[in-house]
Amino acid sequence: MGNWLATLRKGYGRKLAGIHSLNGWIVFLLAVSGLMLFGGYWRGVLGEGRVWLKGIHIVLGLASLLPMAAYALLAPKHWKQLRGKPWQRANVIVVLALLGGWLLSGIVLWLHRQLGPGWANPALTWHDLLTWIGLPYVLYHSITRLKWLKQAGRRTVRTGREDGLHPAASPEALMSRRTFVRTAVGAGIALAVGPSFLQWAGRALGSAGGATSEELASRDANRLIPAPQPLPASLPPQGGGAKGNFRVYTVTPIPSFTNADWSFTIDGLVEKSFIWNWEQFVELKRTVQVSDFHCVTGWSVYGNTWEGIPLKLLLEQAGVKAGAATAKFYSGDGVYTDSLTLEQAVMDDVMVAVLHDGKPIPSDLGGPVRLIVPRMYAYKSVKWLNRIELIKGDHTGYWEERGYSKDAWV
Ligand SMILES: Nc1nc2c(c(=O)[nH]1)N[C@H]1C(S)=C(S)[C@@H](COP(=O)(O)O)O[C@H]1N2
Ligand SMILES: [Mo]
Repeated sequence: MGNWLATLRKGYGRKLAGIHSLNGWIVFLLAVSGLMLFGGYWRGVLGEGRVWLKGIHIVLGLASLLPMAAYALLAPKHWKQLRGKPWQRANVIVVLALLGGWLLSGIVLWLHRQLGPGWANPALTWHDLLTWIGLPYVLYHSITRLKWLKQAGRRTVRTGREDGLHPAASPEALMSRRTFVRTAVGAGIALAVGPSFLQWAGRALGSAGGATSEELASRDANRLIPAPQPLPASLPPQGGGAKGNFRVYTVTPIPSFTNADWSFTIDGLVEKSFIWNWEQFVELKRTVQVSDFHCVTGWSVYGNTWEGIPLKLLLEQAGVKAGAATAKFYSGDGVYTDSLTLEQAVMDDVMVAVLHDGKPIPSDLGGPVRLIVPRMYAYKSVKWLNRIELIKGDHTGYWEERGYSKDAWV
């Protein structure tokens, strides 16, 4: 019985090296695909490719079980060989913890539709956190392992004073080439990854809308006058304001508007079509709702106070004609669209929103006007909404054309 195990453990060193390099490549590919999925820049560039990339990332993630399982068989022997090498043992533990954490949180994210936002949100936070800790660690580990760095002991860097006026540096002041390169590589990685990490950490750990929502408001590029005045139910925002932070998603550069170039249209199969300018649009009667906002990639913002016009009332005002089946939504970015069936469009909480937590929606978050469909994933919540068209058939939205499910119910 134990025979095959013994056979397996025979070529132990070579097998370990094989597992190590297989694992290295998988982690490398996971890192590249993962960073591309995370980066806002790639959303617009990849389009449909993003859905493929996500599939590849998931398959690679599951494939990482292979080297881990293989390693599990060699682990006892490896562990023994590392006796007296506490740093190498610590390294093994750190790497296994990283891989395990990534894998578990990744599986939860993969199954998020079955598990729901309650699981997906913490899983995404862990997945990100492990990435910000693990990636620099793995990078450092891989770079300092490169063969040419292993020509250790060559003392080529002198940190002592050698100007003749001062005594020659003591031996301790000499840095080995290896230590020097390690320090330099570590510092380089810290510089490269540090800012993104701090930004992420600030957002992940920061309170509610806090600094971030102020930040977004302060770089609001829209210039629309007059500012919409919040109802008492909206300011102060209910429950103290939203919990969590939006990730700014866009497939185009962020558009911005002035009174001169903004209008809002409702047309198509309606009794009476409208084109409002901003001054008219801010006069429309608004209501307030509190709702959660869920992105299909695993993050949520809870308890948003949205103020705007219920879509149902806009449709009533325009009068939907008999043949209409779908409300199609256009973004002022000129690219993004999505739709709801008429039945979905008249749900009470579907809102053409103008204020968030008592403040005008900033341009980054889709202001001056965005759609809110609380019971569906947020790709339905078209940003920079400026036209609603009632149409006969159905319409496949931007992300739905690129692989997202037409069933967007949370
Ligand atoms: N015009 C436009 N609307 C959009 C998107 C977009 O890229 N462009 N992304 C959608 C997706 S997938 C999400 S999760 C939310 C994100 O909203 P936020 O950028 O305000 O966080 O907007 C949705 N509406
Ligand atoms: Mo999303």
